[in-house]
Parts: sequence; C-alpha cells; structure tokens
Amino acid sequence: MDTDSHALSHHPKLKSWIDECAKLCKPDRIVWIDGSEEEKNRLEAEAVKTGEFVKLDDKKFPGCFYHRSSSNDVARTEHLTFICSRRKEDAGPTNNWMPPEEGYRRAGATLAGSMKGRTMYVIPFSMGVVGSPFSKIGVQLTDSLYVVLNMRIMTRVGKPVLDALGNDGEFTKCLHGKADLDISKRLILHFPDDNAIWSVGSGYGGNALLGKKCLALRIASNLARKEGWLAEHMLILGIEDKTGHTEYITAAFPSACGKTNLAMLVAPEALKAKGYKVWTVGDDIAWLKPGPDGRLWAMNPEFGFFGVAPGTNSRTNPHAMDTVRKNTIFTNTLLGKDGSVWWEDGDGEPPAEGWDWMGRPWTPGQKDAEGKPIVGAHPNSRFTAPASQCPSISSHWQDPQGVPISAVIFGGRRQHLAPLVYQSFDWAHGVFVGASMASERTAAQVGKLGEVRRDPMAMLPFCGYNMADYFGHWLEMGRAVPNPPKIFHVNWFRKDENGKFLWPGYGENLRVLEWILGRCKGQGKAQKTPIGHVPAADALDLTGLKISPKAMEKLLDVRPEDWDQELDGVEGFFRRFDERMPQEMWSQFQNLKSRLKPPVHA
Ligand code: SAT
Ligand code: MN
Repeated sequence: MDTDSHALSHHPKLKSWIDECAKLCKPDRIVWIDGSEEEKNRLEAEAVKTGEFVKLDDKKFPGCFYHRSSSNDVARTEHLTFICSRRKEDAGPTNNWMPPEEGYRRAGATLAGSMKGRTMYVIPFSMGVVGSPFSKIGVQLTDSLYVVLNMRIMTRVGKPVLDALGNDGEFTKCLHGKADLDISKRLILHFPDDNAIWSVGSGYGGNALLGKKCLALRIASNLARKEGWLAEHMLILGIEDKTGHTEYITAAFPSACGKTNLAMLVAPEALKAKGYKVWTVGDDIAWLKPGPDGRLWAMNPEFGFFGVAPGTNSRTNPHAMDTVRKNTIFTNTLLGKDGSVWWEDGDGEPPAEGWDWMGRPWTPGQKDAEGKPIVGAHPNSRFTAPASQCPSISSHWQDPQGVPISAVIFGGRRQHLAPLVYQSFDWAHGVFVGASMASERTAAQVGKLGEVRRDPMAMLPFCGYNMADYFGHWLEMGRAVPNPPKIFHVNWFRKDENGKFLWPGYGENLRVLEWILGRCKGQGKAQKTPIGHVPAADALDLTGLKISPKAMEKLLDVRPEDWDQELDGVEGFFRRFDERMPQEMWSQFQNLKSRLKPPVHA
C-alpha cells in the first residue's frame, strides 16, 4: 500500500502518525479529504453504491441523503466513554477512567487489521474559522464514509486546514474505526496528555464525529483550562432590538432539551411588534474567551447542526425546517418509499409506506403486539445540515473572535422544583447554580429515560477532567474577566399537578430572554428569593399569550421545602469530589442552606 502518493501535507509528525495508524488498521488504501465539491459528489455516489446512503427524492429533498445506523448504535454510549489521563484523580469521580496504556492496548487490539478491504480517510478539520488563533485543528482518520460526509458538514475540512496547519502545527490526533460495530468492543477514549482521541466500534453521532463532543468539549475543556478559556455545551444566540443593537446570550442544556430550538427561536407576534429579531450563532458548543474589552466572548467552533429530528416542525422550529430542506443527511428517521423522510411530531402526514429506523416495513398507525404504536423514527434520530442554510444565521457567526456575551443561562428539564427563571446573585453563586444543575434523562444517551441526574453546566458527559477543578476554573474565569456575563437558570419544563407543561416554550421563551437582558442592564423587576432573583409577578411581557395568573404563579413559585430535598442531592454530589471541591462551592452551598432555613433566634 502506498500511503504517500496522494498526501496533501508535508507535516512530518502528521505523516508519521498516519503511517503508524495505517500499520495498525491495515486499510487497503488511504484517501485524503480535500473538501472540494467534486469530492463531495464522488463520495456521495460511493456511499449510495455501498448502501450507506439512500438518495432522497431530488425534487422534494435536493442534495439530501438518508442513513440508518446499526440498531444498537443510535445514541452516545457514556458508559463506554473514557478519559485516559495519566492519573485517575485527574479524570475525577464523574468520568470513566482507564490508564492510557490500557486504552491504547484494548482499542488497538480491536483496530488491528480492522480496515482490511476498506479505505482509511484522512480528514483535516478545523474547529472554528480556518486559520484563526481561536480555532483548533484536528485530523480524523476513519473508515466510515458516513463519518466523512457528516464531518464535511459539521466542521471546516480539507486543503485550507492543512495549509493553516503548515509543516509543524499542533493538531488533535483522532483515530476512528467502525471495526465490526460490536458494542462489546466499543470504546470512546480521550488521551488529554497526548492530545489524542481513539474511537472504535461505533458509527454514530457524538461517538464517531470526533470534532464534536470528543474534541470540541472533552479535549478542548482540557486545553481551555490550561490556556484560560472555557469550552462549553452551549448554544449562542443574538437578540436584536428595535434600534438594531444586538445582545448575545449563551445557554447550556443537556442533550435533547431544546438547544437547537432556542438557538433558532422565532419571536412571537407581540415581541416581533416591539422590533425584536433573534439570530443564531451556534446550537450546541461555545468556546468562551476573555476579550480585550474585559468581557467574555463566545464563538461556535462548528460548521453545521446535528439536531434531533422528532418534535422538529414548522411550529416548534420553522428555521430548522428551512435549514434541512437541502444538502442534509437524515439519520434513523423514517424512510418513505417515495424517497421522503418523516418523523414523529414533524410536519405533514407520514408517507403511505416506508421503513422504520430499523429498516422494517412500516405503515402509518402500525401497532406492536401490546397495541402500542410503532414509531417510524428513533427518538434520537438526527439531521446534519450546514449552518449557513439557517435563515436566522447571524452575520457574525463566523467572526473569528466570536460575539460578546451579556448573559449565561443554565437550564435543565425538571417537572418540579425549578422556577421558570431566576438570576444568580453574582458570578460565584452563578457557578454554584450551574454546578448544582440537574435534569431528567433524554433519548440522546443510552440509559433510563426521565431519571433525574445531576448534570453540572450540562457538561457531565463532556468535561474532560475532574469536575471539581472545572468548577474551580469557572470561579477563576469570573475573577479574570472584569465584566463577566450575568448568570441565570431557566426551566421550560415545569408541570402542574396534572402533569401538564405550565409554560408553552419555543418562541414564547423570548419573553424570558427579554427579562434576562433587562436584568443585565439593571432593569427588569424582580423579587428576591433564597435561590436568586425571580421575575416580579408583572415583570414578564405576556402580551398575546393565554396563560392564567395562577399558572404564572406556579411557574415562578420557589418552595423552600422542595429545595430542602434538593440540597441533599447537591450535597451528595459535591461530596463525591472530596477535598478537591473548591471551598467556595461549599460556602455557596451553606449560604443557600441558610437562606432557605434562616437560623431560629431565641
Ligand atoms: O450525538 S451527539 O453527542 O453529537 C448529540 C448530543 O447528544 O448532544
Ligand atoms: Mn449536545
């Protein structure tokens, strides 16, 4: 095998690393990804030929393809995801840990010879604008065409990236092999000390598109700590007011809690009438850095959206529907016999006949043996679409230094407890609010749905080092940035005693964001509660929204007795970090405790 004749780079370290990986995996050939249109067409045609892609109806879905992943490979597998730092304590109690030697040995055994008869693609990619000092370069080796074609949408790839890398630039070494997609051999490994990622046995999303969660969060969080910035699981959006001035917000929510919907929010009529427009900068990942003006700036390192399909429709997210009209890859949705795709709670009627996400013949209304409807699309089925196609994409989304941030929002999915919105008292309290966040589990990760788990800053599965140090780093960032954003917590998912959502969500969330931006400017009426500042009864603009005062009261209610129980959960979680937990976090905990239960004086 000739590994060199088509090499697009003369970077000696890059080339010797590729040689090493090729020796291990033994592909029949090596193909460098140059990022050209010609290449895209060629690879798509090849993927159709191998059956990895189905071409959709070219009139209704121009440039779109369908892919079905293996049925045991439809979501991230956190229990098979490891941080392979040299010392276990550097991974911390919330991460799975494996010694680096063991990681290389175990994954290496599966990778050995696994690319025989296959092609190894070399994907040079940049997280962030190519050539910007804020960006990071990775090179992913993979034997999956699906991964190549997704990476081409999700990241900036090809020749310009190699040019930026030069002959001695730093890059993250990302090795991905499908092997035989055997879940018993699946491993997603991160080697922060080597700036390397090895992923074997999965072809799906966050397990296999290594620029996303693996590089842009787990590895980047390590780099960010060293270099004095933050790599976060956050959307970024801009809110333009009637004067044409735009303020920017970042928001962290666990996977499948509506980040994409919030990032592409459409203002309800009453707020549109006030002149508001919302601009999308990113929907999943934000890199935040201190700017020369003393503020925190955020950029989206990605190039596309990898969004959840079910529930996306013209009412919940019209901009997403417009974004996925062309040049989009659909994974694990329903495939219609007419070359269409469809998903539950999407737009329009399902096709008369099709195949479900497992490839079984499907017709609308089909039921299983117990009489339950058989879904056509997997609940975590996804679309991969270029960000540039989004009608609300911000004109600043590719600014290399990002956009200045006024507010940081943390949010979970909580049926009870957390009010619609509250503001932390200051940065350190805000860090505590983020650190004590919890959410009910969704279909984006394997595990029991609905179970409440602590998910600090929505980073539980994505922080690449000890989270106690991560909280410490957040506190440090507050000290390093003279004018940091204000920190808030939201919960769109509170339910009433009959299990019904109290808040309509989606576009109406702008009413809450308006209050948040008001608070950042010292406006917005609030009442002080033990957990933070909650909007005063009449502080949210509810014009044109049918919601009873009773429901609003329930939405904003802070019940100290419920929080008492929550404290136990937070304390138990914090204790897992032993002495490594910053003292400040415990002080915040004690302060909250005494605000909830003021000491009784005799
Ligand atoms: O599968 S991904 O990790 O890319 C999506 C998600 O879970 O947020
Ligand atoms: Mn995500």
